[in-house]
Amino acid sequence: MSTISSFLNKTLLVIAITAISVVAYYKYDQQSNTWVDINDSKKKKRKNGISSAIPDIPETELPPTTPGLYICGATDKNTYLFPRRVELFDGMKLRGIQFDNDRKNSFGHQAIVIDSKGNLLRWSIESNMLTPVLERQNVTQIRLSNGKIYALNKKNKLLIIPNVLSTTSLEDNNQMQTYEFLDLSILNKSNEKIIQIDSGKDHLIVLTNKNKVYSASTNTNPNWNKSKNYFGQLGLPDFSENEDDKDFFKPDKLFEIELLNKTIKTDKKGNQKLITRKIQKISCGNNHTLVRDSNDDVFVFGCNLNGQLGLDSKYPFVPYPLKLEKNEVTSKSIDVNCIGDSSFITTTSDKTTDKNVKVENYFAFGNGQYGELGIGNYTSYQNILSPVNVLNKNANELNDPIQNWSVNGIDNVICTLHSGKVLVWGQNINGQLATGKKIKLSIPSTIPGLLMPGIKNNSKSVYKSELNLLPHQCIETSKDISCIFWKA
Ligand SMILES: *[C@@H]1O[C@H](CO)[C@@H](O)[C@H](O)[C@H]1NC(C)=O
Ligand SMILES: *[C@@H]1O[C@H](CO)[C@@H](O)[C@H](O)[C@H]1NC(C)=O
Ligand SMILES: *[C@@H]1O[C@H](CO)[C@@H](O)[C@H](O)[C@H]1NC(C)=O
Ligand SMILES: *[C@@H]1O[C@H](CO)[C@@H](O)[C@H](O)[C@H]1NC(C)=O
Ligand SMILES: *[C@@H]1O[C@H](CO)[C@@H](O)[C@H](O)[C@H]1NC(C)=O
Ligand SMILES: *[C@@H]1O[C@H](CO)[C@@H](O)[C@H](O)[C@H]1NC(C)=O
Ligand SMILES: *[C@@H]1O[C@H](CO)[C@@H](O)[C@H](O)[C@H]1NC(C)=O
Ligand SMILES: *[C@@H]1O[C@H](CO)[C@@H](O)[C@H](O)[C@H]1NC(C)=O
Ligand SMILES: CC(=O)N[C@H]1CO[C@H](CO)[C@@H](O)[C@@H]1O
Repeated sequence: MSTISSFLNKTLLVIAITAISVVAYYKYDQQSNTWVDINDSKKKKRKNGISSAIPDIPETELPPTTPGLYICGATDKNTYLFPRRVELFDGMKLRGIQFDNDRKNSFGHQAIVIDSKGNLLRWSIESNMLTPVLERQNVTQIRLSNGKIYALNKKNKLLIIPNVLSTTSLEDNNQMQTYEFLDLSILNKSNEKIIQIDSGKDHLIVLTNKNKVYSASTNTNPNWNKSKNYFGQLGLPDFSENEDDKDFFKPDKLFEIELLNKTIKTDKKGNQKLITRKIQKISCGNNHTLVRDSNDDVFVFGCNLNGQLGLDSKYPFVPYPLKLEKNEVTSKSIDVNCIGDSSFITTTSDKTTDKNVKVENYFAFGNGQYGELGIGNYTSYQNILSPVNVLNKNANELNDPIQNWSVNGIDNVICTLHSGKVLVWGQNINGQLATGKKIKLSIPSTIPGLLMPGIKNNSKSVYKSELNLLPHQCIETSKDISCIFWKA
């Protein structure tokens, strides 16, 4: 508490007020549109008439059983309401793909692809070009932040590749990029290895095999000193005391989030002792982060202006990890996932369903302006953990829990269930949810199956069909575009 009040100096208050009014403005904007949103059924009928043209897929195109990539959503040239195969990727399997949500450049929509060997390729979508940017590094995970690629390789080194997306012209013959290694000497003490990375607008969070968490600012703008941790997104509370420490917000320098590494435990005799906490999973939104430890506790830090930390409005920003109070809802948290300004927690309990599987429940909080919380309404502030009924029903009544989350969208989510069934919700203004329409969804919904080459399908049968991914297929989303690819 006292840290919070000292943290809230005048500057921060001004920002808080400004940011709150921005949220309020959006809310107003949302409300002025409510009549459109509330009556989804009317809109559907109207829209159906317009958007029901089902594209004919040429007979010569490879079928959706052959590895490749399908794209859906809007580029500057085309809008694909149904996933369409991109020939460039025919036969390819990928380790992963991340679209650039930032687009602070003139190159159109771009994504970074990890091919089956761990090489990085830059996909310029409007130009239909796939060019190598990093080879022979055996990359396993990537994150984009502030125009830079952060790449983790099989040797557990963290590479930073600057400028690819923002400054290297497509006409440049040599697209191969220079890279640097992020200084990991802080991990040397106990020989730690990085196992997961995630990033937000200005922060990078790293989880190691010793279950410790580190953070770094990704913002290189020299005029940004103080604002680099405005929301407390770095989880490093003593920043006001360290203002003079030149290194403290040096971009791409890791600091341990020390407050996450220990906990006080009281034994049966009432003795208190310090034990080390083991963090298992990290997930970043734009300006906030959730982590889960081996004790099934959830810790939150960063921006809470939309309620995305699950805390009430007297905590606009939280600059250090705060444990979410355990209650019936959060008693055992087994997963955390964040998108832009929203969060999801998966919980379990010792109870079993009548099919004798563990009860699994999903809760959402934060910004749900475009339906991205999946709780059935459009609200930009929700700090109470709210059950996502459709997901809970699938998990507990149909024995079909979530297998994979795609959380690289800002205000849209795509999930793959155990069975392969795909559920989507949130912003859909670009058709990025692959529903065949552009209507946003506040309830997780199935999407049509992939269109078959050479088959004329009527809209009724297409909209009635449901996409079920094959075992090696993955679906990934982003701000404007989603894609289906084959996992290497
Ligand atoms: C939406 O439209 C349907 C069908 O036209 C109607 O039955 C329903 O009452 C409407 N709901 C609202 C909230 O206006
Ligand atoms: C990449 O890493 C894997 C697993 O560590 C290893 O088996 C493989 O040989 C590596 N590939 C290259 C090209 O270094
Ligand atoms: C960290 O350890 C690795 C391997 O043990 C070594 O190669 C590297 O030089 C060390 N880095 C620093 C800064 O001590
Ligand atoms: C940021 O830091 C640099 C060097 O430490 C300093 O010259 C500059 O004035 C600072 N900018 C702001 C906005 O504080
Ligand atoms: C935990 O953080 C403290 C600083 O608060 C640090 O001195 C200590 O080394 C850390 N503990 C472990 C086990 O790394
Ligand atoms: C958080 O980050 C996003 C950009 O990723 C920005 O648009 C937003 O205004 C930031 N602030 C708040 C209060 O959400
Ligand atoms: C949205 O739904 C949640 C969960 O049912 C509820 O707690 C919240 O009050 C609703 N918000 C609005 C603005 O209706
Ligand atoms: C297209 O039509 C075929 C044959 O009628 C059917 O098997 C398939 O499921 C349809 N595809 C979709 C996406 O509706
Ligand atoms: C694309 C992706 O992340 N797929 C993962 C889905 O979940 C399974 C099991 O947890 C992983 O093995 C896949 O890699």
